[in-house]
Amino acid sequence: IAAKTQFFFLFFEVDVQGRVRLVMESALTARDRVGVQDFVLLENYNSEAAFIENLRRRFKENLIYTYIGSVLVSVNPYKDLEIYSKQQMERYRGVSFYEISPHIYALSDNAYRAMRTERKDQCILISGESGAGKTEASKKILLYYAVTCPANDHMAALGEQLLQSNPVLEAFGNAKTLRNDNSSRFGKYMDVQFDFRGAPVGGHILNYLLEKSRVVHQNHGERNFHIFYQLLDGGDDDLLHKLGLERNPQKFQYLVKGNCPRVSSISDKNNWKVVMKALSVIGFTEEEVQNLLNVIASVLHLGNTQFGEGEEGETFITTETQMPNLAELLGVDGSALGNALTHKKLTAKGEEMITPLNFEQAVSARDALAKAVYGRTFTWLVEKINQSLALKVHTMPSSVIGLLDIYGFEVLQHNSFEQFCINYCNEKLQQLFIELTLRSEQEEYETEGIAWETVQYFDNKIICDLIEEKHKGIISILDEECLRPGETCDVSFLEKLEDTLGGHPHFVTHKLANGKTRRVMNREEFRLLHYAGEVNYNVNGFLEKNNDLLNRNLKEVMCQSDNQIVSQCFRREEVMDQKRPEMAATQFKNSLMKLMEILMSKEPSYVRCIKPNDGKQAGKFDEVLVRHQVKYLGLMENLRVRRAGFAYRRRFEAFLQRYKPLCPDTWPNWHGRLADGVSLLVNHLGYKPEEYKLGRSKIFIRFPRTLFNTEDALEAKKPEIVIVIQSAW
Ligand code: AD9
Ligand code: MG
Repeated sequence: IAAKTQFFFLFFEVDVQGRVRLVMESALTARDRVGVQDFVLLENYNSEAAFIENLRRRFKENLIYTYIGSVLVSVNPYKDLEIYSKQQMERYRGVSFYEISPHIYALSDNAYRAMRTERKDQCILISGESGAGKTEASKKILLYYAVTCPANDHMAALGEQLLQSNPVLEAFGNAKTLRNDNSSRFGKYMDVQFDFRGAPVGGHILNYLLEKSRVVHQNHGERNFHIFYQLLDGGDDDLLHKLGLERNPQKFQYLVKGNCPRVSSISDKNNWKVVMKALSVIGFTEEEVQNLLNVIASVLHLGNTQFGEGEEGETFITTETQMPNLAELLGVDGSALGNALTHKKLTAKGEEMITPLNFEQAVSARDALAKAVYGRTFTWLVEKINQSLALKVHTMPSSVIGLLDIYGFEVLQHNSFEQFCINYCNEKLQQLFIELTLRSEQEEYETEGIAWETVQYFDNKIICDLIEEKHKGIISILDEECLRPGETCDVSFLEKLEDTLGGHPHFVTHKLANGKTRRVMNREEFRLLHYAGEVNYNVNGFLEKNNDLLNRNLKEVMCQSDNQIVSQCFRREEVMDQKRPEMAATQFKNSLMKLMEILMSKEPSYVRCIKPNDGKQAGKFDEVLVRHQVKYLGLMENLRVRRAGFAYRRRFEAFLQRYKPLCPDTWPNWHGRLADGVSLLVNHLGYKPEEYKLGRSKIFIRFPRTLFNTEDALEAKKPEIVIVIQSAW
């Protein structure tokens, strides 16, 4: 039986006579082999090379988790490890954070206990780039709560419903990308509500900016959202016949763009079954499921709706035969839909005018409708899940743990509006991280009555301001350009950016300050120097995506739908309301502001996920790639802040418990004041005053060396301890 503790391995051997013997592996050899389990114990904590070497050693030993104080760093193993079983969950229940090896369960348990004992709402923020393991981490946390928390008598099924929301949302909101076969294309914040006994009694999900453009276009090697392929592969013949669908995904224009109908790591057929079962566990009625599938099928038929151009430039639908099917699935009138796809309605001076669309306009109206139908259905789905997870009358929530799994920083070959929003979101989260880690660190020193030493760090507020500031920020300029009457286009937006922001230290375009041209930059791009690195954004499509408009007559047709989902997604009031809704980037900005408020009101825990290689391969540790992530996740800064002054801190009782054998006054038991016991112990060990400080409830040790020496002393004492333990047996 082996038990890994923080500083040495304990092996319990049972000999032939049934006697248990304790064997300890040397602290030093264990350290050399598996590295340190908390980066604050690194001798050379300023060295990035030492940091990465520690990560690498642990990764090679399948030890994917390491702490920086209370922050959990996780490296994606790209293989199933036997560390998530129910027995493992039991090991971490109620055990102090540092007692056993780092784990996502330890962090989950710690947050849960803090919520219970301190009655303070918690949140767990998971960050890292695409494919680093955020969604998997969030699922492990949820599983931990569903399995280990007591159940509320009235809400026994809630744990299962919480878990089942994942496959549903992943089917509709995740897709295969070049970076991740199961990439989340939406941001998700989920609150799990607990009653006073610590049983989960409710849940609530907030979703952020689904990447709707994927519905109509996918890059080479990527796919549309999983649900389309699941339906085609898993749906039975009758169902597909009813929906007018062929089984082959290559027959659908919205599915062929990436030329990647199958993915070896994904079984669409099995996932289909999982999703259908999950919908029923969550409480969707048969009718709702049917309506949902009608909508999904209608999107595929919309993609196959083709247009022709008449002699006078008018546009007509060439795929008339499939229109009745499409209209039926959407629950609308076929000829009204056909008309709305090829004409637009304008209101000028109180009069309505119908004008024909040209070919490009019709294509773009069709795509806009597909994106709107899919995007709104996704929001409907989240709302529906929320209704079933909502608190019931007889349950009273006591406190909450929030889980944030949001898209990671993205740098693609071609970065567009979506990457701009995703990376802006990451800037905001980084800002929150800096503020909260520094703040809590400072608070700890204050409560313990220990002088605080300031640490320099890069404050990314300047970049957040560049993006979000009123009137002067990129989002404001984008909105203005969308609203400005007259000829506006993506390039005029770029010019406006140059006029307003040229010279900003984090903004670059092809224009140099002296009026010359920066040759290496494309004329349609602007570059932002993000905290995580440089990204060039191509302005093509920014205005259209920010406007996110749908022709009014299409909305009118949709709000008359007798498909319950469609009619709930397209409200009559929206058509009547002449006020322009907020633009997409502003909506996103506002929802992020609200999210920041939610998170600020809670006690945060952090999981920082790292992707070890770009090939989704097990066992491969690409140092260059990892170094880049360590840099932009700000892990070195995090470590420096944590180490500011003191490498290590521990509560008096825990410190005494471990090291009491080293001092005759404290061994085998100390009955006096804890602080006095610790004081006697460290004096006996010869700690110099500059090496440590005693706070109100914790000892702070300045250098790892001091601690390692103490560990070595403990190891030297090993034979005596073993004798004592043996005699106790
Ligand atoms: V994205 O920003 O949504 O594109 P994530 O969410 O960070 O990304 P995800 O959790 O989806 O990444 O992980 C990617 C893949 O890595 C998973 O599908 C698993 O195959 C693999 N993975 C991640 N974490 C683990 C783990 N703890 N154990 C085993 C893992 N495999
Ligand atoms: Mg994800």
